Amino acid sequence: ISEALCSYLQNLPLPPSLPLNRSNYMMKFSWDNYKRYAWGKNELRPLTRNGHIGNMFGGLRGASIIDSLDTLYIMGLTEEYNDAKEWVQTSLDLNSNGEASLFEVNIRYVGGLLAAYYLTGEEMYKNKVLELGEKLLPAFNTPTGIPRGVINLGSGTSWSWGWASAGSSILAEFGTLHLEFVHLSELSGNPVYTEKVMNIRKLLNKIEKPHGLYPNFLSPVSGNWVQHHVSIGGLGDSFYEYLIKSYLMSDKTDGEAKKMYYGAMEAIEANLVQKSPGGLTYMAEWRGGILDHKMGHLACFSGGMIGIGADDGAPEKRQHFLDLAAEITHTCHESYTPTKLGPEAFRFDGGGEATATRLSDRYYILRPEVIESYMYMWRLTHDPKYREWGWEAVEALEQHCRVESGFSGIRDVYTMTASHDNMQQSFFLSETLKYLYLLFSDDDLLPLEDWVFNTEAHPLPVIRRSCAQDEATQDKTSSE
Ligand code: DMJ
Repeated sequence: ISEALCSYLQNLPLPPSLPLNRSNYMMKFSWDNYKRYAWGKNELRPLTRNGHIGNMFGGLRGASIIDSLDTLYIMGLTEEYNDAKEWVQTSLDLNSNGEASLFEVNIRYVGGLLAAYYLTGEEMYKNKVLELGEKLLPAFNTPTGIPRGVINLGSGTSWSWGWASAGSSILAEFGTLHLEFVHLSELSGNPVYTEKVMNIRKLLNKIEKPHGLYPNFLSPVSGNWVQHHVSIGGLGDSFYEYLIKSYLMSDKTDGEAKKMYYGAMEAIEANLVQKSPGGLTYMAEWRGGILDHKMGHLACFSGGMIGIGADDGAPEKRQHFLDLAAEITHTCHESYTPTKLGPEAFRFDGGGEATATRLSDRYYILRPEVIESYMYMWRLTHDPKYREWGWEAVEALEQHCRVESGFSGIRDVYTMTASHDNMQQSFFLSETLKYLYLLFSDDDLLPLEDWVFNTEAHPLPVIRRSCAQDEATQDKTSSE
């Protein structure tokens, strides 16, 4: 980074008790530019220096603000956090009337507000998130209770994505609501949110699964699978993540989630996990029994997921899961070359090893998944290589993605002279920089025993058995 920027960043008034690492600087830089050029819009366009609104959030604004609240807070960027909080208080308008992705609003807005509430105790976040949660409920009004992908936040009407075959709902979308909805019930005292997601769980548990696998498309009308495409990357990914995290977030009481997770892992290992000729372990995609030897960047979160699930597996499989997690993380690191950033998808056929063979797969949009796995693997093993790999990523982000007014995705990770895509994704602030920060912090900052991260890296507290019991006793006493 330039000398001027460096000395500006070094003079930041950071609370001395908080660890200081390069990702604070990167966060401050990304945030300041967002604030300067795109304040209140969803994302910053760092080359053209303006804001992007997009059509994923149904007219809701400030996605980068909501996604940044907890990151700013844990990094000790107090002034910036206060600006963000004030915006939420005065300008976050939940009365929008547009078409929103239920999944995106849930993981970014509901998750972001919940985490902000739990970290700070500010009632304002709780009120906002409960108001928003209520607006999402009509999406579940389908014959099966499986929500459709798109909802109008004003009218409550919902429909399926035009691109999803035969009006189907997507596994990674309706399967990635559980953590947030359980917390909405906790905070509101209204069981309806938990009931909605438990109903999804029940259907998925009951329905017949090809080879024990969960296909990506399901009809919200009939409750049957629509296509037999299975993936641990896009369209499937966070469903698996939410199974193990539901179990961990329940203080290990949610036995059903546990059973479904380890059952899914068994099917994944039997059908999708592959070893390349060069010895790299990867997760292939499955299309009606035929393997596509491709792994998406999104699937690289699975190193971390398998790592955090290792300890609660069958005793004889614990070391195996930890090894598998390390192997997948290693494979994903191998895909990060020569810019030390990785492509959107890489393949293991046509002679390639973890390499994007199609031009259209060569882009990197500041995604977190590989760094996310480094962070979990560091916490679980303390093997210094994960910090080394994380540092490589920091340097690569600085070299290839930082532009004058923010960070930008790049179009080709195989070219040293970057072509920028002019977009600073909100998940860069929420996930990529937060995971980097945690990777270089002590383990007692958001310890994994006490917090689970939702799929947008918003930390949600484990609901302790003792708290749940206290509440039950209180309820009983008050009803008596
Ligand atoms: C994020 O919004 C979440 O991590 C989601 O689960 C997948 N896609 C992006 C980041 O790549």
